[in-house]
Amino acid sequence: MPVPEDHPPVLPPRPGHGVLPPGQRPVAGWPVSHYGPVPRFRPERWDLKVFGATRGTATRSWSWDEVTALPRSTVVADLHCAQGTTSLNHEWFGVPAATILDLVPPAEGVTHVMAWAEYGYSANLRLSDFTAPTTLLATHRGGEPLTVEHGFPLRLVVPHLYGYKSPKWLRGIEYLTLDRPGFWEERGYHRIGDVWTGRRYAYQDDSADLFRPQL
Ligand SMILES: Nc1nc2c(c(=O)[nH]1)N[C@H]1C(S)=C(S)[C@@H](COP(=O)(O)O)O[C@H]1N2
Ligand SMILES: [Mo]
Repeated sequence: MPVPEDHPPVLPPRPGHGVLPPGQRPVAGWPVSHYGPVPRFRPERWDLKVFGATRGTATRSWSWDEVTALPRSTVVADLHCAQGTTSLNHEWFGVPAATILDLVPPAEGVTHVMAWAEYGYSANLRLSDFTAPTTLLATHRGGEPLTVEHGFPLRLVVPHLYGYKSPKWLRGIEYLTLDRPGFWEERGYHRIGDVWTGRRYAYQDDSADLFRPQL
């Protein structure tokens, strides 16, 4: 049965307990996977910005020290790459993404966010996926700060969506009133990318139409 376009987030049945989504195979350990170079962290130049359709159009930014002063919590979950590999049982620690919405209220009509990373990597997310209780802006994994290959100092973790929706080296959250494709979504990957319904590619439904330019 087709999943309706606006179905709510399908959260993991038992996050981090080895239940594999369709078409995924477990991998040993935690391989590194991303496109492009690993950025260097310069704390004095680093900030996290929230911008776009905020209420009152105010932009908010936090320094690294300010980010680490925000309340953080733990989520245990697996990480599913759209290429079919799953690394298991990550204990993430970080700022719940819903906190960002509390601190920077969105304008009326915000439906999506774009998560921005170093070097212009981006991923679009439905607001409901971003504010899901298991979505974190992670600083730690397994009790240790993230390694630089895995996104130090900050990465988004959205366990119920494919890995391309979890940008490493996160630098910004843009509030959107219209969906817009991010880096992989412009290259044929699914705009929602939920692992439990197995939608990896735009051709798996007609949602690609939403990105067709208005001529
Ligand atoms: N900035 C950035 N983040 C990224 C990517 C990328 O290319 N650049 N690749 C994504 C993809 S496709 C996956 S599967 C996960 C892999 O995360 P890992 O290397 O920590 O396992 O990172 C995601 N985050
Ligand atoms: Mo991936």
